[in-house]
Amino acid sequence: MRYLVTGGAGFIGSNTVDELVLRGHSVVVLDDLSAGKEDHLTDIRNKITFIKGSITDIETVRKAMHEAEYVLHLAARASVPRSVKDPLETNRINVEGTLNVLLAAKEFKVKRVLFAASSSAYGEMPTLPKVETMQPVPISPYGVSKYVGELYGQAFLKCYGLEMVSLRYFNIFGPRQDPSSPYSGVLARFCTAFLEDKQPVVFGDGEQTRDFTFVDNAVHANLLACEAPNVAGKVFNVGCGDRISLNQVLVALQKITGKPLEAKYEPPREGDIRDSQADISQARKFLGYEPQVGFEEGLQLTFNWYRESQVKAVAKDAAREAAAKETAAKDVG
Ligand code: UD2
Repeated sequence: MRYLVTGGAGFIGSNTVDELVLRGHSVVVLDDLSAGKEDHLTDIRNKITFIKGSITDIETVRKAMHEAEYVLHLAARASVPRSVKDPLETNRINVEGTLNVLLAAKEFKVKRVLFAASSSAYGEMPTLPKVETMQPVPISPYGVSKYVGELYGQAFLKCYGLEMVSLRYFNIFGPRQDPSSPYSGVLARFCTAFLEDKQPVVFGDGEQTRDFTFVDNAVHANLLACEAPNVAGKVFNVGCGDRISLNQVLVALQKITGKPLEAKYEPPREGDIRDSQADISQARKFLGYEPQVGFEEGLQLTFNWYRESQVKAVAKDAAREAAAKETAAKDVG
């Protein structure tokens, strides 16, 4: 089958593209590389079509779309705090960009669009776990932008018969999540802090909880949602159904690494939700979704991946330095 993956060079995107290629599908990736990296696609580069471009440009989206049967729309500007700082840019990419994708999908009569929605749509309502029938009350511009994407999908089904399925991801983590920005996901930041023997920074008291979900589970749900029958216009939680506090994460990392690093506690972030936990019974029932990798195993795999990346980066730097020295010696000679 022919897939277009927007954001396919990103964290969840590139992990999804790997699986699509493994299953023998034809894949076009559209990514502007603002957060994604071409390096993530190195192993499969000759098996896919890569288009560098933004979902904010409808002509580019049309060009990428014209042979697609399924669209996995994963391109977005992530991060709650970044959206608090710059809501216009979050809106431009997450709302206008999504509208472009839906319009082009309608024009090219694609079979289904899968939309990367977010648990942030639920907002501050205290009831746990979160069920899809609850009224979303997002409390950050990011949460609003993701919820609006879902609403557009439902409107496109009614107005034009376009099928979209929204997956509300619950704090996805794993290999290839960028750890380097202040807006990076907390597990990417904590793993690299432990690797580099730096104090992890906790915003708040560390007792806030998240349903941390290993990326393989999101990939699994993405592929199921493209093909499941009778789910057009529906919204599904994708998580593990658990709730883990940041302080518990720190203890788990101390155990994995054997390092007794203590966190530095700073004031909570604007727009932050206190607790988050998914009820995944709808995804189980309609998609046949079942978490494939639990939190602790996922954390170990993720930490190993950052450690290996660090080893590779050090080796690369050493090789570059040696080559530079050799060139300098030749010049002198
Ligand atoms: C939200 C969504 C998530 C996804 C993500 C995309 C919720 C519950 N989840 O994640 O599903 O859409 O946005 O960006 O809305 N923190 C620290 N130290 C750090 C970094 C973060 O303490 O160095 C805290 C942060 O204040 C928050 C928690 O860790 O309380 C998780 O933060 P995050 O940025 O990893 O993800 P979150 O929950 O905003």
